[in-house]
Amino acid sequence: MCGIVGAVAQRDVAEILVEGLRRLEYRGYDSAGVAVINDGELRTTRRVGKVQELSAALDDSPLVGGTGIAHTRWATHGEPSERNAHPHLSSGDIAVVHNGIIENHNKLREMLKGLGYAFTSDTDTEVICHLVHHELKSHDTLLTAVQATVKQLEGAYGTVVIDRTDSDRMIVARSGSPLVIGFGLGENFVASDQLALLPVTRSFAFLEEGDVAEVTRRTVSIFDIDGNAVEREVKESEVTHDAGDKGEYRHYMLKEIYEQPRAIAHTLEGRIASGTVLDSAFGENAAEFLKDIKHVQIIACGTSYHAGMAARYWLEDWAGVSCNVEIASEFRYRKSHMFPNSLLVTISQSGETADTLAALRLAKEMGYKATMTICNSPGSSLVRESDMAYMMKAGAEIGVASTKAFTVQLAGLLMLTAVVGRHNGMSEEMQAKITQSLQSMPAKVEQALGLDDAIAELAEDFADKHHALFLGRGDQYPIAMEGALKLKEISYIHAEAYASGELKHGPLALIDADMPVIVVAPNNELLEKLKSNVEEVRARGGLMYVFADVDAEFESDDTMKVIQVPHCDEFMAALIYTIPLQLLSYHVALIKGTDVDQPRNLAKSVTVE
Ligand code: HGA
Repeated sequence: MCGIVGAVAQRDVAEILVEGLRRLEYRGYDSAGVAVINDGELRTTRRVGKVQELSAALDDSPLVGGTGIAHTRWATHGEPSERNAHPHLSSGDIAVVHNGIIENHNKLREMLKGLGYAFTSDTDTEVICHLVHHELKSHDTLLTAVQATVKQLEGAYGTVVIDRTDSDRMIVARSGSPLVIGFGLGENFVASDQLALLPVTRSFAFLEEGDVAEVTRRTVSIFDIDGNAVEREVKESEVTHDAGDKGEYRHYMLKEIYEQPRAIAHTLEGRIASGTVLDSAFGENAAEFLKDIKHVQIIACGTSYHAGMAARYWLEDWAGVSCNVEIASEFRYRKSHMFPNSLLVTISQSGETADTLAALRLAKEMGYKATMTICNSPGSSLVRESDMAYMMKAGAEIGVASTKAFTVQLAGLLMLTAVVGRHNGMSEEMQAKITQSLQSMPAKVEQALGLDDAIAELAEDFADKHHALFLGRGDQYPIAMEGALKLKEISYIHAEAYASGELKHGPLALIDADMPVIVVAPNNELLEKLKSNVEEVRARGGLMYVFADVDAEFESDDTMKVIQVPHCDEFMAALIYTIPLQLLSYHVALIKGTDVDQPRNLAKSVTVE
C-alpha cells in the first residue's frame, strides 16, 4: 500500500527520497509527491501516476535541501489527483505525509474550518497538517504539537511532519500503520518499510503502536503512547533481496513464480530433523504454547485466506484437531465463540495487513490460548504482537499478485499440521510421510514449472474471454479459488471458483462455449467424483481445461484440453497444482497487455481497513 520516506541530512535528500519511493512502488499507488525545506521555505512537487513522472518533474526543476518527506498514495479519501496527493501543507508552514485513515476527519475538518483553515484537498490526511499548525500556537515545539495532535486522531496513521521554520528535525508517529527509523552517520531516515532505505542504511528500529519520535541528523528520541521516553531496539537488517532487481525476467511476478523451488527449500532449512518438524520452526517457546492445542482458528485476507482454507483440510484430516478459517474483516466485526484450547493463527505476507492485525488484537482480548503468525516480514506488527511466528523466509515479494508467498505459506501450514498433529498423537509414520513430502517439494515444483511453454500456448484461448470458472474438490477447492483470484487480479477476467460438488446447485446455468472451465484434478480419492462433475460440464457444451495427474486418465478431445501435471503425493498436491494456475494467469495477462506487477486499483500490503 502507499509508502512513506523521510530524511534529515546534510546533503540534498530529494534523490534519496525518490529512490525510496521507487523501492516501494510494487505496493501499488496512484500518485506521488515530495516536499523539501530549502532556505526556510517548503518546496513541493506532486504528480499523478508513476514515481517516474515525479522524478522527471524533479529533473526539470530540482528540489534542494537536506530535510524532506515523500509519499506514494493509494487513495482512500478523495480521487487520485494532484491536489489530493501528499505531502499536504498547512499555511505553507507544515508539511505532512500520512498512511492510513483518519476516521474522525469530518468532525476535525469542521472544527478547523471554524478556526479559519482553508482546505485544498478532499483527503482525510489534510486535517493532520492543519491540526499540527493549530497546536503549534500553544506548544513550544513541533514534537509536543504533534503529540497533542495525535491524541485527537481516531483511526490509523503512520505520519511524518516537518516545519519550514525548523529544518533540523522531523516528527514521526505511528498507530496502526508501520514506520521504521533508519540510522545513518550524521543523517537519519524514516520509512514505512525498511526496503525503501536499504541504499542508505541497514540499521533500523521499528516504532511501536502509539510511538511518537523526534528525528534529527544526530539523534532519535522516541516516546511511547503516554509520552514516556523509550528505547526501541536497533537491529541490522537481514533483508538480502534487493527489491530493485528483476534479473533476467520480464516481470517480478514471473521471477517470483520461478523462485518458488528456492523459496520453499529456504523455508524448510533447519526446521526438520529425524523425520519430524521441529517445534522451534514456530519460535523459541513454541513447544510450550502448542502442547495443549485442540482447535485452530485461522484468520487471513485474500491469497493468505486461501492458504488457510487449504490448511483446514489438513489440520482436520491429518492432525485431528478442529479448525475454522475466517476472513479477517468479518472476524473482527462479529461476535465469535472461542473453543477451549484454541490457537489463533494469522497469515499475512507483510505482517501489516490492517484487518488481520485488528483481528489478532481482538483475539488476544478474547483470551485465545496462544497466537501465531505465518509471516514473511521480520519485525512486522503481526510478528511482534504474536506469541509465536513462523517466519516464511520467502524473500521480498514485489509482484502485487502473490505467488511464492502463497506456496511458502502452504509449506509452513503443512509443517504446522505436522507439529499440531504430533502434540495430538499423530503417528511417527505419518509425520515421516509429511516431512518426506516437504523435502521433495522443491524438486517437484521445479518439474511443474516445466509446464510453462504448454500453458503459454493454452493461454491464447483466453484472450477473448470475459469469464472463467475454476473447479476443485477437497484441498483443491481453495487452490481453484486462488487460481480464480490470480486470473482476476492480473488479467481482469472475471473468474469464480466453486467446489465442484456445487456445480449443479447453480453455476451449471452459466456453462456455454464462452465460459472456459478450469479443473484441478490430482489423482486422489475424489477423482471419480470430479470426473462426474466434468461430464456434467461436457453435457452442457462447456469447454474445459483440465490440470490432471498423469495417472488420472483424462484425455484431450474437442471439448477438453488436458495438461498433465507431474504425479505428486496428497500432502503436496495443493501446492503443486497452484503452479500451473499461476502460470496460466501470468500468460493470459501478458496476452491481454495488463500491468502484471502492479494491477490497476490494487495494492500490496493492505495497511488500511
Ligand atoms: N487516507 C489517505 C492515505 C491513504 C493511504 O494510506 N493509502 O494506503 C488518503 O486517502 O490520502
